[in-house]
Amino acid sequence: MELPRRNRGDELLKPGELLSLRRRLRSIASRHDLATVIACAFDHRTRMLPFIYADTRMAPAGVRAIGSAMFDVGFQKTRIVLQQWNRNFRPSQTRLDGRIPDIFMVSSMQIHSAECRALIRDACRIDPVHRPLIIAGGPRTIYEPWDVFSDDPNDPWGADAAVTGEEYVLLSLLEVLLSIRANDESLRTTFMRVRNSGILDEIPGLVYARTDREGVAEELVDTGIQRLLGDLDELPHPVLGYQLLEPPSRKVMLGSQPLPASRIRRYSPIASLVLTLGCKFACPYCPIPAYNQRQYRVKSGQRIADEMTRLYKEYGVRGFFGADDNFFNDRERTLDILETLARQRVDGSDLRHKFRWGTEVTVHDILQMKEHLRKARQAGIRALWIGVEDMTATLIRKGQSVDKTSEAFRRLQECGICPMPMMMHHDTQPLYTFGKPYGLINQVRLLRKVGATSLQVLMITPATGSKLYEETFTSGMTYESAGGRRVEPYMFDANYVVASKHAKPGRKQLNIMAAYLYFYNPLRFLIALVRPKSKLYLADAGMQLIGMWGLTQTIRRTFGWALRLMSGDIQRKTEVPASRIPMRGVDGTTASHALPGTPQAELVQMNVKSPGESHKHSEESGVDAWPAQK
Ligand code: B12
Ligand code: SF4
Repeated sequence: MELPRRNRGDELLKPGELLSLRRRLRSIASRHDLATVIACAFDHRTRMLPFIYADTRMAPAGVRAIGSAMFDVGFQKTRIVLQQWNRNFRPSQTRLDGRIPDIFMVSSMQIHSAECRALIRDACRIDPVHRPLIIAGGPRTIYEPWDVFSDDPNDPWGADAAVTGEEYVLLSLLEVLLSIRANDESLRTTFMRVRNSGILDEIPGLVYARTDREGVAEELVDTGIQRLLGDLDELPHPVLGYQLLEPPSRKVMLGSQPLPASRIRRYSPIASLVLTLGCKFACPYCPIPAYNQRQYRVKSGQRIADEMTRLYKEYGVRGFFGADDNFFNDRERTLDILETLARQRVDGSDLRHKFRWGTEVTVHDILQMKEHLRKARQAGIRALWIGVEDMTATLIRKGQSVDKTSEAFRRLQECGICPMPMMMHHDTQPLYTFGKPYGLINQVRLLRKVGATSLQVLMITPATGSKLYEETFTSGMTYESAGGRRVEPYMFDANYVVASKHAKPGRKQLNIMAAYLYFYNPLRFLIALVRPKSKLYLADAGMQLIGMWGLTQTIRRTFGWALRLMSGDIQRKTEVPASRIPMRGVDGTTASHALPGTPQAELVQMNVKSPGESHKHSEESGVDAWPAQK
């Protein structure tokens, strides 16, 4: 199921709304001495091709954005912990500035959900009287917010709130809580006091539990789909988040100081930056267009130039990755960004001599932009990751074909931009075809010939929030287990074959390894040294080295799975993984984030009070009757 869309014309925040919220919060922040820890969940079992370097050497933008927002509105006591760098971190042991934090936040992708749950469970070990307010967010929570709550009285744990949106939703929640927080009251107590009052229902983008029992959600209230920020220039500056990063360590506790500015580049040499969000295509396996409510959101060229320049001046970072879904999506807006960056001077040189950056695009849009690829190069673009998927367009049609892909790759190469293809392997695609460009190896060979410097081959896999998601379960395509091993969330990274109707799925798994081995190998490394595909010095050989390292990890992690798939003992799922906890929208309608099969919660009328009243009468009101202990 795709995320529903808000009413037409009501998808976006009004211009300036985030700016005013930031201003309002800044004016009250000094009255609240909040300490916040934001953790990024990361399951190390996902470390393999094609993300082996980027996964740990690029501090993720999501937690940085949330940290920037906190810092920007005045909560400077904020620390960002990446499980990528700190495997042993335990929220229950965390002290920031000598005290248990007021807020513990966790961000997670779907594939890191086991770690996300473990972090929340650990935070719940803190005595409820001192426990921080626990807020979960990020790509996992956006689609499956119920997964951070428990309904089991014998196993109570869970976040207090799940944010299914972006910065604006979090800051709105904080504004409401701080406006009614009593002196010396813990923020969690404030939250408990208001959550049964209906006040939170006015903030679209939240899911919270209504219950009287600690850690056991009786029902989940879904306040609906967030309004999106249209003008990305309103976002807090990304330079702020970097100064909050916890240094890499093996300790369970936090260090006394964040990572010094001088060491940021060493651990995160590439900075991911939000430049644009959204995509005009509608691939049925992709949740992105629906998440963005079919809107395309952009930053101005001037703001992007400023972000790159400040990150360089303050931390020495010179490599950037655009967190775009499809950077060339809108020709005019792209050109505006490219022209501004191409004109930009940094320390007396053109921007392109200082910075190198890359992002994601499609074959169709490269050709739409073919007259302007030199401009892209002048703007500092050195590599483009291209959603080719299947050159013959058998899997999906989005304007690509063998000829068009070849032309797009050649044109990029001519301009000094490395084409980085992203392929999708599927049930009907064989490993090799004679005389036709349909086989996986045939396509990899062609791509290399026309200049591919890196390769991504993923198996088509159910993605939460996509049109095809439920069908892959109800049709029995998705596996429960193979050869006695259960499919776990981390295996949904598209490196594992976990959904297939192929008679010999083990072969699909081996095909992926074979394609990588064909592309990344010692012979090709040697050729890349003497006849590189890239004009960027040693980039081709460097990618071969990273690729070979990644391939050893891919084989180590997925070969055993291939053998299990070959055993033939495959159990399949038939039910969509929906919430077991009843859910409802604020007015008793179906919750926006409930998948089919979710029990519907009944709307019980509560005595809704204004924030002021709630605060005044909190002592005697039934709304805030929260038992402090289990
Ligand atoms: C860059 C990127 C990567 C990089 C990440 C590198 C890095 N360390 O940052 C690389 C290339 C390694 C990568 C890999 C993968 N990726 Co990726 N990637 C992206 C991409 C394009 C941008 C991510 C980003 O920086 N966004 C910008 C930030 C600001 O947005 P954000 O993280 O969503 O955070 C916002 C909100 O979610 C929210 N939020 C986030 N955290 C929190 C926490 C709290 C407490 C709160 C309140 C709010 C909140 O506020 C933030 C600010 O607006 C996104 C798509 C997209 N446009 O977001 C996909 C995306 C994150 N990737 C995705 C996937 C699936 C993968 C892979 C599994 C490969 C695959 N099958 O496609 C691998 C996993 C690798 C691994 N081991 O982790 C999915 C995740 C889906 C899901 N439901 O979890 C996404 C969303 C794309 C999609 N299909 O929709 N990816
Ligand atoms: S082109 Fe890429 S981002 Fe756009 S819908 Fe298709 S897969 Fe998603």
